[in-house]
Amino acid sequence: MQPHDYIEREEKYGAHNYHPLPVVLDRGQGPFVWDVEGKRYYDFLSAYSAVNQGHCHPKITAALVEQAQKLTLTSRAFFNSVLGEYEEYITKYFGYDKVLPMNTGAEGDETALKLCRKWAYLNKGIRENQAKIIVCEGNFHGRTITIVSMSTDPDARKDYGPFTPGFITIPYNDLPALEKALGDPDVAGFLVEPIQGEAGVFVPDDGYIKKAYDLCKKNNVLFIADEVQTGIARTGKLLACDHEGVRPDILILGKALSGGAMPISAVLADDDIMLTIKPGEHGSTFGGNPLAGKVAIAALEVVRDEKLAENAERLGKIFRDELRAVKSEMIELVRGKGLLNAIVIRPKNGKEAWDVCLTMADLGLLAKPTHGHIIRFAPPLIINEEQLRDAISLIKKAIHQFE
Ligand code: IF1
Repeated sequence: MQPHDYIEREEKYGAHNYHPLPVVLDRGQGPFVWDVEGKRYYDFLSAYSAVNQGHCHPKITAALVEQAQKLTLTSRAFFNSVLGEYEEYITKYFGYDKVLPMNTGAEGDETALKLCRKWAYLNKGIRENQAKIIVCEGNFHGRTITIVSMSTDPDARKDYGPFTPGFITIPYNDLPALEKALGDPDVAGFLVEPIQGEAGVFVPDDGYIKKAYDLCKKNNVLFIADEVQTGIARTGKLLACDHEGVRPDILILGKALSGGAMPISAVLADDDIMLTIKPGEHGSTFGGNPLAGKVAIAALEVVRDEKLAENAERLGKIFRDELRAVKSEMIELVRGKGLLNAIVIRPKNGKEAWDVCLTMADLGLLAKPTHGHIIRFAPPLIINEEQLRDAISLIKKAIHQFE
């Protein structure tokens, strides 16, 4: 089969809910992926930061294979020999009393919204069905109906109404707007991405997260951090909130919690919040399954043992310095933190971000535009300096082809 055969088969039998680059991937290892014709690429998307540990990391794969031959799923109708080990490991790893294990990032966000509302009624004393949660313009928290009810992206919302009520939208990185919204006594929580990934790697002003957290505490409102994309060492610290010493009241993790081996998400909180949900009030068939438990422990051990946060911090600085030094009319700006970066492309002679991505693919580097003119660059955090500099040379080569 040729690449176009794979593409045509997906077109014929699969929903058309994506517009992929015309690349058919077949194998992955570390920072590299290979297509069906054996061509190698640097993966600078990392499945949207789910493959921070590198493709098919041997330690994670070994944990997956070993547990898969023993016990994959019991449901939570029973206890099992792995869940408690995983729960103890992850709560001590991030410093929280408890974890509620789920599967996808969206389920993590939905769980956080439910916890926040429960806490609002049972602990804060907000009147039933009156709780409000503040979110930011440009947010991305997943694709469920309630989550797109919070979205300000027309493409995420069109023809999906009616929407879930109870959300207040404010501009991102705008403390006066947050302070004003917090004046509403029915506000229970503030859900925010420490860096807005999908919006185009919007890094807020230094101090925004800390000041937002302090405003929430002053108003007895829960600070809820969606670290599904920014967490697990991606921005140069274990959590993006760590850059400002903020400990979220509710922490949402996903993606790289499994190193890309399977869907694993987690919501962490202390007892006064977590214990508002009683038996039978929330759950999931696969949430907390033994396979996920062993995979997540291995994935988190890799982050710690291979010092991925430190590597992301160091190599991210090299990436931004090198790309900011490029003289090109197409590069409007370079922004990011750790190894979550983006270039804002100024279209030139009718060529734009998509064309740059196609050229980079031809040169052996995969990245994808978000919102048309922004290209996100997020390699696996195990990439080394030599590989990063090689990849940067390919990005520069692609940009210069449009000069
Ligand atoms: C797609 C990007 C989109 C997330 C944050 C929760 C979730 C995500 C901060 C939900 C998921 C993924 C979803 C995927 C593309 C990618 C993405 F931001 F990473 F680029 F869409 F905006 N919170 N982000 O980033 O996690 O349910 O997907 O496990 O939907 O196309 P999920």
